[in-house]
Amino acid sequence: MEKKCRGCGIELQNSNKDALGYVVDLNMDYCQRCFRMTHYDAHLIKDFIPDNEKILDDLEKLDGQYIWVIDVFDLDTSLRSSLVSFYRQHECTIILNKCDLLPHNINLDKLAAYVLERIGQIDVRCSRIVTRGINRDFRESLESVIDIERPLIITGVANTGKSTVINELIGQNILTVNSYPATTMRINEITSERYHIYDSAGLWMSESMQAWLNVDDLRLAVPQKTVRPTVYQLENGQSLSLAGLARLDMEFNGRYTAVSYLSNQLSVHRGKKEKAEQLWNANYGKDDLRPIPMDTDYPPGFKHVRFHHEGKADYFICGLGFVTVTGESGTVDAYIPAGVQIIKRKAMI
Ligand SMILES: Nc1nc2c(ncn2[C@@H]2O[C@H](COP(=O)(O)OP(=O)(O)OP(=O)(O)O)[C@@H](O)[C@H]2O)c(=O)[nH]1
Ligand SMILES: [Mg+2]
Repeated sequence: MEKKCRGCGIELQNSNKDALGYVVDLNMDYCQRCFRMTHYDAHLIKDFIPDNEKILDDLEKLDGQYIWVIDVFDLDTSLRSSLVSFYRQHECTIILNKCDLLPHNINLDKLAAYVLERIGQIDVRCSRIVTRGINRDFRESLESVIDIERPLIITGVANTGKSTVINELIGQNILTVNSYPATTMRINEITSERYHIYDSAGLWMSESMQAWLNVDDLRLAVPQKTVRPTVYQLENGQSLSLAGLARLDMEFNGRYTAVSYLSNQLSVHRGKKEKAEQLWNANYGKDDLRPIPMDTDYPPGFKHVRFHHEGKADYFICGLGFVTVTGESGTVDAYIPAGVQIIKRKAMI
């Protein structure tokens, strides 16, 4: 049997140092890529793009109980993935991960109820949900809803924290973890005294902003710590530029509020709606209007999406964050990279 890397599950080889799975010596346990990620936090951009269909085929063949790890901050990216159709057919338990990214006064029960309502609307078969990131009793909560005698099959979109969760469960940092998506490359079987677990490669979401950022910008744009929401009290036509990644131009009758939930390292520029286009044409990629998506010029690489707004709703940008807008009635004109998705959803917070 071929030997596999303990960190990411790839088959090890010592014949081509530029190919995945390379080790100098086949007695080593970790491939060169995992070694670099762990010790130098290095990542080669898009050196591996997961094949979503193959991942789902491989998962289907395993025997055990399915666990779906969802990054709560990036919830709707998971809800747009092909795991939705997978979990219409298979029962799963959800781990709602990265709850620590949301403001700490958040009510976890309400958050879980919100997610259950959303997944109920898309017919996903899940009745058990466990939050992780704030509560210290994560392991206990998980064990109260699973059968630890059966293998756990850990699944999810790339970068949602699957390998991190497993390292916590087994109490050792065996699996490779990294802030860039597509770290785990194959099904990776781990056994400890207490658990039998399969880690898996995360599904690649090309409509996520994370797929459009270089490694350095990704570290800025993907929050690692609790996000500090910024509240804007607005009137008439105003525009919010979310770095050089997205822009929301808003026009309301009377006063309205926008609250941005983004990585603390990204700047948000507030300005007049009528000056926004001129600002972007002159300053895209400079000062507050950076970082920008890879290989994307403004305006040709961007699309315009118009929403009619009433009451309270989130404008969620896959892989980036969301802006909660509250106002009687108005329009929100979004400008985002053509390949990235923006969704209007019921407000999460
Ligand atoms: N703030 C926060 N960050 C987390 C949490 N769990 C994981 N992370 C971070 O999320 C990033 C991705 O974690 P991984 O465990 O590599 O995610 P993964 O789902 O295994 O990723 P792939 O193997 O690429 O699919 C890393 O930077 C982790 O440190 C969490 O609960 N809170
Ligand atoms: Mg992983």
